[in-house]
Amino acid sequence: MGKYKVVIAGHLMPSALAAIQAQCEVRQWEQPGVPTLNQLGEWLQAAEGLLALPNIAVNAGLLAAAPKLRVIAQPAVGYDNIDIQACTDRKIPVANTPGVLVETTADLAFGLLLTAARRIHEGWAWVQAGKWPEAALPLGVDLYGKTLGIVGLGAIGAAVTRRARASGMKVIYNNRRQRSDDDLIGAEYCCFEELLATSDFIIVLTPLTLESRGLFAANEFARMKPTAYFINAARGAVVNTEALYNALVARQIAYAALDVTDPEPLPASHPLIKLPNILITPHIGSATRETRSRMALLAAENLLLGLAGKPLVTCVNNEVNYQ
Ligand code: 8YV
Repeated sequence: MGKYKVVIAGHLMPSALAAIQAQCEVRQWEQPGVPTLNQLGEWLQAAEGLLALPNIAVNAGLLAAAPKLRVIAQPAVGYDNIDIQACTDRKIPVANTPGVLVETTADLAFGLLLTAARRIHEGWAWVQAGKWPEAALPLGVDLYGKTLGIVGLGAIGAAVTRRARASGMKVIYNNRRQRSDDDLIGAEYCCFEELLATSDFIIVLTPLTLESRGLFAANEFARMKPTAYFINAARGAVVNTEALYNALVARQIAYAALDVTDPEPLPASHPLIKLPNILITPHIGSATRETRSRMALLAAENLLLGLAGKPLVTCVNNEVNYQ
C-alpha cells in the first residue's frame, strides 16, 4: 500500500514530523506567514490528511479544495479556525490537543497577572534606561487578599486557580454552566456582571465561539473596577479591541495583559502598543519546548490514526469518528 498523502500547513516539531513522514508523503508549508488557499490548493487536491494550525481557516472553501481529505489534526486546544459542522458533514474527524498544555498555559496566564501587578517588565526597562539611581519604580499592587475572576473555567482555569489560591487570592468564576466541583477546584461560581464589578483581576480563558466573540466590549469594561487588571489568554476576538483601548486610555481599568489580540499578530503600529498600562506577549501560552513537543506528537498520532480509519485520541466531532 502506498504512503498516505498529507499536507502540513506550517512548522511542526521535528519528532512529530518524522513520525508522520514514516507513513506519509508529506507536503509541508515552510515559508514565513500564513499560506493562502491558492498556495496550498494543488497539495490539498490529493491530501488525505491535513495537519492544520490555528492561523489557518479550515472552512468550506478549503474542504472543497481537498476532495480526498479524511482527517484533520491541529496542535492546539482551540479550534475556532475550523468549521466543525462542515467537517462533520464531510464525515471528516477533527482532533485538537487538550490536556497536554494545561499547566504550561496556566503558568503563562498567571505569569501575565503577576508580571503586570508587580510591574516586573517595567522594572527591567527601568534598570535598562538607567533610571534606578534616580528614582524608584512606581508601585505595583498585591495579589494577596485580592479577588481573581476567571471567565471560562476549564482545565486551564482550574490550574490558574491553584496558582492564585497559593498566592492568597480568592477565586470566583463564570461559565455558561456552573461546575459541580467548585469546592474541589477552590473557585466560587459568580454571575458575569458581578464578576466584572467585584474582581480585582480578571483572566479570560473561554474558547472563541459565536457566544463569546466580542464578549468584552464597552459595557463590560465600564462595569469593571478602575483598579482592575484585565488578562486575556484565550482568543483575541473574545475582546472588542477598540473598547479595550478606550477603557485603558480613560483609565476605566488600570491595566491589561494580553497573550492574544485581535488582529493577530498585532502590527507594531497598533495604538494598543503605545499605551503605558498594557503588556502584550505574542501568543506564547503553550510555547515551551516540552509542551509544543507533546502537542505536535499528539496531533501526529491523531492524524495517523485517522488515516488508518481508527478512532482518534482527542476527537472534537466524535459523531464522525466511528462512522
Ligand atoms: C497556540 C493555543 O495555538 O492551543 C491553543 O489553542 O492558542 C496555543 O496553544 C499554539 O501555541 C499554536 O500557536
